Amino acid sequence: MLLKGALTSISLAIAAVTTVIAVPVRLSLEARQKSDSNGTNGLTDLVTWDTHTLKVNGERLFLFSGEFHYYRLPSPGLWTDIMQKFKALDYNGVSFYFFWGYHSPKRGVYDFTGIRDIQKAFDAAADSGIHVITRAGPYINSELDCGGFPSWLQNMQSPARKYNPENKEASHEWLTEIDKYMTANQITKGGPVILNQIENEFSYNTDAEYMEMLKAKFRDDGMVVPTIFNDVGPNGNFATGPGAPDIYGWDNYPAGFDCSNPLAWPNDRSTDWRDFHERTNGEQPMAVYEFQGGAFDPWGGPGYPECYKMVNEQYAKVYYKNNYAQGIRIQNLYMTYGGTSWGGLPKPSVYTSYDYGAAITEPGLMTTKAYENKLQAAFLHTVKPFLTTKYFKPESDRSDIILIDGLADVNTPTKFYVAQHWSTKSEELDEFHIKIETTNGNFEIPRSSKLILNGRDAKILTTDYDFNSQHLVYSTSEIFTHQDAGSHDVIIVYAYEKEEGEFAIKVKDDTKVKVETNDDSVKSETNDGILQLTYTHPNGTSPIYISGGAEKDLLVLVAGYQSALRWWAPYLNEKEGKRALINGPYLVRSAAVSKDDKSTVAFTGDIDETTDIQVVLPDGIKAITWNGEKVQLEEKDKHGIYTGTLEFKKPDIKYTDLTKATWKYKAGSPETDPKFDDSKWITADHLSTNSTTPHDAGPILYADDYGFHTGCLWFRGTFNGSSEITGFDLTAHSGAASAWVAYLNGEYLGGFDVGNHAFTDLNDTLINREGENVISLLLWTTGHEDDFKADDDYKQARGFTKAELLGVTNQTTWPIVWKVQGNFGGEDLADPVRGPYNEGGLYGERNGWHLPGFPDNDWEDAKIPESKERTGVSWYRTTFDVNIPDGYDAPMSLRYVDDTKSRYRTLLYVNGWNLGRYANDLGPQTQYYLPKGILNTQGENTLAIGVVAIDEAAQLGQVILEPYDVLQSAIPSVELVDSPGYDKRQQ
Ligand code: IPT
Repeated sequence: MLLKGALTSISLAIAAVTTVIAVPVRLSLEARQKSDSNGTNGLTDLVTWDTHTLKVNGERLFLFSGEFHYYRLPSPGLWTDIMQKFKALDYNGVSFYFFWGYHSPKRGVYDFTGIRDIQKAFDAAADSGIHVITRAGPYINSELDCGGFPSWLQNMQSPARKYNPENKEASHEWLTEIDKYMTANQITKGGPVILNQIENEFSYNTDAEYMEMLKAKFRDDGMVVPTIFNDVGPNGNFATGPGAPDIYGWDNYPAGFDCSNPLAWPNDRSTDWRDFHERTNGEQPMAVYEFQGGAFDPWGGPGYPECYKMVNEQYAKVYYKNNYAQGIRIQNLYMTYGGTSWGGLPKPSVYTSYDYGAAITEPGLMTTKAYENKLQAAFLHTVKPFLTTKYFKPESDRSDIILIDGLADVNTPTKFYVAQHWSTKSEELDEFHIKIETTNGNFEIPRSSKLILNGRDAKILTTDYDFNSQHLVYSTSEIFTHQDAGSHDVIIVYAYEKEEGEFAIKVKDDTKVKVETNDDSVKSETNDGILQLTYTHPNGTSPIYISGGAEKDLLVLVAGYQSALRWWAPYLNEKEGKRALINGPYLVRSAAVSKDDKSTVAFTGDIDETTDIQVVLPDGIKAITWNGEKVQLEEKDKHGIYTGTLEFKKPDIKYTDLTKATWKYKAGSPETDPKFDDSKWITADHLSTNSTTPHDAGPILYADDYGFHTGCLWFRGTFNGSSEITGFDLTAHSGAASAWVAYLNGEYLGGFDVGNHAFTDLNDTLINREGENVISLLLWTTGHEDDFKADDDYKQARGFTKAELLGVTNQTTWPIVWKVQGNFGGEDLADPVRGPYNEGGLYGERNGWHLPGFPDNDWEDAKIPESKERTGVSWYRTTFDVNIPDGYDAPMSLRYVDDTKSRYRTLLYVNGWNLGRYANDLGPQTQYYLPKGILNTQGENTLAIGVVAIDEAAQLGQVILEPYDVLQSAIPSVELVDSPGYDKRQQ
């Protein structure tokens, strides 16, 4: 119920004139758990809370949210696809980080069009019935360049993430822009936004005044939904006092980020959250605003399949269920879809793919973990007493090895038992019993079968639970969901195959109960008003039909785990909790009773092979369609279970074989030639910098100081020769996996990791002692650092901290004149459509060689794999066709195949979009996702690859185009992203 009492209107009235500081009334735990009063920020009643959960529109809910970043999927049409997948997995929330730098190439310039049109992200969530958590930073971390700050902030003198006039002005500039979208999409305006985060994990070098400044700005701009804050762990930063949000919470990544030892699980579950919450913010629901849903992987790392292995479905069972046992009722899984840090998006340590080993893979495919999350989310959204529980300590016979947390609903007799091994990574398979007290008597369960806890497993058992027309006494199988099907009720329960299970319901009359099943393992017994079924979880799903027990009959569907994973419960009517139940498909996106024919349910979804389905339909529904086509159904039995087959029709998918294609080649590093004209380049003559990187004497050679922020950089130094000069001493400063290559008068001197190199063996043939000399330095950068600790680390330089001639004495003026070049136009982008992170400063990039329609007819013909070794920078161009028929989803990729011996890097441009940085010598990424929308999947595409040799020469290996998978799919239509060609380039 909404609290529309006098108190609220008074606080609303106050809110109009002044800041409302919510002073929580400290009730006892008991009183709080029973109380039905709502916490509110006094700005809206549409989102309120109490000690248990959020309430949206007055309705209590478990917020099961996943993190999604629109900028990591540069094709707005696919945002809808991902949001549909969230909904299919029973998520009811998504968290969006908004990326300041992605929208602002230059101070005062903002872009929310094309791939930056975030209104489409809000719409995608809203259309799928997903609530949105907005997280606008200004700082967001997220393994992004500058942690999300725009590159131009590099040149701010004052510290970021602090209260000071300069930072206030910069932050306000961004918030003014982003708040327009966030406010307009709040629930109060009919939009999906229900919560708004202040800052991000601001737990080091904290500044409450800055937090208050951000809070005030959000409020002044019209954000009325409750504010949240994600502490780095339950540490109490901003839990109360200045800077505190409405609902405090924290982040947690217990598996860490080293995927090279995926089964290590270095941290056991947290068992102290309940107490911490009670001590700290017990008036608010317990929230984990980022809980580990995967892990990022560094250059040279083991790769995302290993991260998936580390944070797999077993991890989801053990750690997420522990969250629920602790009391978490707001959970955001970071990431649920990771996507791609294309172009210059990533911070230095991570590579292009941000797959994250997440539930939904980079190309949008399902994983077992996605299905596991669905099992959990559907339970949390179905079994309402779980939302209002208090902790109790149950009795069990194996408390030495198995931890059992008891959760008792404060409103009904329903109790839950969350069982997990004390050691999260225990591989033991253990039998145990629990003592339960129910309104139907006290028992030790299981009564006549074995209850097993597998290694790396956790179970939530439910007792004393009224559902539909039934009363569950207890179940040792876990519940997925249940439904009132009209004439009877249906419940789906599951456990691993071969595990025994027990399911007991209350019956009115022992003598009238009838149990029917084809499963021989099922035994039933009725005593003292309780019908007890025992069974073995099958391979597949066994129906057990109970009549004469309650007011309505009950269909119990007992599923083995693999089969359970493929049960879907799409809503027919979410408000009423009405769902259709369907087993088998790879993905079920939606279900709806047909408007013209009320006896038909229309399902949409995806299959990867011919799929047998089982469908449980409410009374009156006799037919189904799948993606618009009628499905031949057979009514297997009288219990409303229909079976049918969805036939996978092999599509005629075509795409060019790139190993047979004709390519064009052109050399791309004329800057190494001493005669190259750099007169239009910027002279690097600053003598001071706002960077945090210390520098030697001489002019500042930090590219950001001259407005160049992304990708490759060139520095050209001119000096007069003399007999004194014995060499150079150069120190490059850039992030992990960066590299630099030095040339003198056109000759290769060497390629290096960042750091110092002194060139002391220059002979007289290299150096012109009589006249002018040119050093050309190419720096392959990998983005800027983030600012995790709020110490301005994002301002580390990209460039050279030292650039000296050796042997020169009595220097009166600085002997080298330096020029610097980065992306064409610097902060005044040559390509505003693709934005600030697309292109860097290679000659080919500056001149649009990567763009569709660039006239390459006078380039040399080439084949890939290359037949020749090439020095410096090389460019290859070709076109290729793709044809994926409508009704199919075949996410495409480009894969490099080469041995790792030679040190070279590449940039991959598809239709002018920089879809990946590749490091042949580092790995691990070799396969790059080409998202539909950027990729024309029914026509021609332009491919350009820029190769930077770090060794003296490089030979590009094989390049292969291929799909990750082929699905017969209801993927929503995806419009082609605007990809301006060379003719539109502003030069
Ligand atoms: C947490 C950040 O909040 C998030 O932006 C992202 O960087 C994530 O880490 C890792 O992918 S910070 C947490 C690890 C302390």
